[in-house]
Amino acid sequence: MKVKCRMDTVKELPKLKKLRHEMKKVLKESRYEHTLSVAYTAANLASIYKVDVPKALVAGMLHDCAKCLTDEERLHICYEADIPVTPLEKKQPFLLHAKVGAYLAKTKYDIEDRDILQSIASHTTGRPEMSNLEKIIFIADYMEPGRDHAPNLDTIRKEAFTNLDQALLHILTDTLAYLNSTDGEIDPQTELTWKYYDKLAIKQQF
Ligand code: DGI
Ligand code: FE
Ligand code: FE
Repeated sequence: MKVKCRMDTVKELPKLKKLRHEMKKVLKESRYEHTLSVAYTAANLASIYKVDVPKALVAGMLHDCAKCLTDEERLHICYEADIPVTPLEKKQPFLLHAKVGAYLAKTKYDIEDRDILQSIASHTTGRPEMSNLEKIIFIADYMEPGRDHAPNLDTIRKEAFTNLDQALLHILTDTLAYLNSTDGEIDPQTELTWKYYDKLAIKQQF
């Protein structure tokens, strides 16, 4: 029997082991454990939704690659690389670990795939019209087995395996509720993403 092998699969898979070693070097231990869990959770979701599994592994492996930099380092990279910084990102530079992570994935870790880079860039706030890979990374980040603080995790984990958009909306709704309860300032992008998927839910009745 002929083994089906997609070109993009062939290209991304050999990078995975190297990237795992790189992440072990730049992340603190708990963040590295979270990273592995996100990668494997994303791989499971990818196989269900017919998304390229090696791409999901690579995106999961790199999604927090800028998380253990200092705020100064993140802002400096944005300045040097001409990455626009919004007023809220200037105030809360941890939000930049997504954009800066995508930049490092491209320049330092040699990832060219646009969908992987976009998945890293949008993993904290989401964005309207996300690809399935982007949704999977966003959701895997929230529900990986090591996460245990967020409410409704049992329901969200079930939804993730039956309806990606429903899980996505549930996470966004709970994140906004959490930010409101803690006086956390809401990024307009998070709000925009919630509005988009809330409208979609009304249209599609899930
Ligand atoms: O990097 P992780 O901790 O794995 O996960 P993440 O990149 O999704 O970041 C999670 C944090 O981001 C969580 O504490 C909620 C916060 N967050 C998400 N959207 C917003 C936000 N924080 C602020 N201030 N504003 C947002 O819109
Ligand atoms: Fe993150
Ligand atoms: Fe994460």
